[in-house]
Amino acid sequence: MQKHILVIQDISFIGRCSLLAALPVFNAAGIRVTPLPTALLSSHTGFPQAYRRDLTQDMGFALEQWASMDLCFDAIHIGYLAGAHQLDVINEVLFRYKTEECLLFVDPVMGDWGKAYSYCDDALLQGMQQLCQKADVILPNRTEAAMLLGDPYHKGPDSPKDLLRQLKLLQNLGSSSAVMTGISGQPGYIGAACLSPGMQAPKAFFVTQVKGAWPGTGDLFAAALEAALLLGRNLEQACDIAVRFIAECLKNADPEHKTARFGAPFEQALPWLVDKLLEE
Ligand code: PXL
Repeated sequence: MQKHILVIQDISFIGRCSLLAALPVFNAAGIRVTPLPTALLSSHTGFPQAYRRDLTQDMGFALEQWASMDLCFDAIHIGYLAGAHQLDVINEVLFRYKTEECLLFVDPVMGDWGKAYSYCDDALLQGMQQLCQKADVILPNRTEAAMLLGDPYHKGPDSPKDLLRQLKLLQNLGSSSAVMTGISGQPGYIGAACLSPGMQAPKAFFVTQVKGAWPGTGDLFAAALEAALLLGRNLEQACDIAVRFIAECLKNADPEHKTARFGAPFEQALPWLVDKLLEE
């Protein structure tokens, strides 16, 4: 049976993040996607002065129409929300569609590089903490992990002891599995670490770091990992594939990384991902 995921995040027209990253990854993996956009932005917020349209009301109208349809999802992904005021509509989605068989992925998009995004206030942080409690897998980056845990942010590298402590605390928020992105084992390397109930210790995966801040790589990573899980991989295998997928996306990137804020050139790495996902 073809898998079906509901993806709740914004559409940023410029910058290859959120739905513009998630849709092609799931499509290439043969997974059906139903998007529920939270906002329209002329570009992601890494560009100055983005035009932004909040879609909270439209989300509600869409849900009203969906009520008469026989919809069910194998997974739900929650990413960028326009603010804490969207939590009611998100909770309505979960009430209707988050069944026992449906996996909930929460990527608590709130900040990066040690800083909260300007739109992220305490109410959104609390809302994200509550969503994490209900999740099967959470995927914060290092900044978001520190925000969720109320920890100070420290510039890497992360020792195995730090990782175990943080991932255990993240799991204690209530999700069954936690994946932390943007970690570094040693200078020059970057990757992600995961911990699930079946694992004694976290497992970390690293690749050579490419210079520059590449917005959207968190969304590409999440989509690749979720696609791998939906296609039957375990969390470690999915994390490994997703880390290598990002390296593959950046293989074709501008070596001077001047174009980084336009997002990673992931399009040319999709065949690599499909090959990996189809491997036995
Ligand atoms: O990639 C995360 C993200 C998603 N959506 C919007 C963003 C960002 C990161 O900056 O600005 C609108």
